[in-house]
Amino acid sequence: MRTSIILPTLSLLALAAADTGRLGDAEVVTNNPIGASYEARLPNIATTDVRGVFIATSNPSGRGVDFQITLDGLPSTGGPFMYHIHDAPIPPNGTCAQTLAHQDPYIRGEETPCDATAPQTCQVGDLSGKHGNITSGSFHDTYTDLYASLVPGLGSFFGNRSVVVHFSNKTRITCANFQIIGHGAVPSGSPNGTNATTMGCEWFGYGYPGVAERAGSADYECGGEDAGGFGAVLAALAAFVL
Ligand SMILES: *[C@@H]1O[C@H](CO)[C@@H](O)[C@H](O)[C@H]1NC(C)=O
Ligand SMILES: *[C@@H]1O[C@H](CO)[C@@H](O)[C@H](O)[C@H]1NC(C)=O
Ligand SMILES: *[C@@H]1O[C@H](CO)[C@@H](O)[C@H](O)[C@H]1NC(C)=O
Ligand SMILES: *[C@@H]1O[C@H](CO)[C@@H](O)[C@H](O)[C@H]1NC(C)=O
Ligand SMILES: *[C@@H]1O[C@H](CO)[C@@H](O)[C@H](O)[C@H]1NC(C)=O
Ligand SMILES: *[C@@H]1O[C@H](CO)[C@@H](O)[C@H](O)[C@H]1NC(C)=O
Ligand SMILES: [Cu+2]
Repeated sequence: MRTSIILPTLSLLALAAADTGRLGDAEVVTNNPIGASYEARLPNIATTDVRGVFIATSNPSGRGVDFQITLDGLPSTGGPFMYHIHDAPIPPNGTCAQTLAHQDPYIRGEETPCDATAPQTCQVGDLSGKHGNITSGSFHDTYTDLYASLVPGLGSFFGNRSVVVHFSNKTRITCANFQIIGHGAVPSGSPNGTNATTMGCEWFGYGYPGVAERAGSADYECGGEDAGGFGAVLAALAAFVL
């Protein structure tokens, strides 16, 4: 009985100290479809010389997503450059301004910079925060991000979103939408990351103005049990703060 009281208190302290999302830390995605692959190719636009491509492929284990990034033509001033997955795609006649904010299914916000040593506490879409800024005119990087999802339906799914490259002052330089280049199959026997789905659902409940994503739509189901758990955490957190 005692531990059941102490443990939640401790985890709330950890929650408060680690500056994680309001829905907790990002979960490692373990069921990315093998062979699923998306690319975001920067457009040839007059306002910048930045060109290149972000290729994102499920890790062969299904755990996380392998990114391969090749960029050229970054300006000699205004860096280091940041890049993120943004919530919305660029509409057909749109600009990078219409991609909204960073993909942030755990509702972390961006006031506190991402701590790359605790990537689960960062915004899922904050790729440069987790994996490093662009610091040279020609940039090549490959890494696995454990929190990115190529499973449609999860809040951390980004196959329908965009990537934006920024100056260090956050001004948007260029952007591109992810497009599917290879379909995959969900690895058999691997867990489905149900908590992440639920969190995505919670997040869509908050929504972002102008984005057509709502709890309960399409293939979303908000689990009553988890929703209660979230409410309980908030209530407990409020009690703790007050
Ligand atoms: C941000 O930095 C770039 C490059 O130095 C500059 O061109 C731009 O005007 C800056 N934007 C703002 C809002 O200061
Ligand atoms: C862009 O598309 C939207 C929606 O289709 C339309 O309302 C808007 O007028 C268009 N803007 C421009 C500059 O073409
Ligand atoms: C992107 O996919 C997610 C997960 O399937 C979905 O909930 C969301 O509505 C989609 N976002 C856009 C902007 O289409
Ligand atoms: C990336 O650059 C931004 C802007 O200068 C800076 O705030 C941030 O700390 C840098 N991130 C890393 C991981 O170096
Ligand atoms: C896991 O996902 C697959 C494919 O979406 C689905 O058919 C299956 O029912 C899910 N299993 C669980 C336990 O949710
Ligand atoms: C979801 O969370 C519960 C409790 O927080 C945990 O026991 C379970 O393993 C998690 N499920 C997945 C698929 O990560
Ligand atoms: Cu961004």
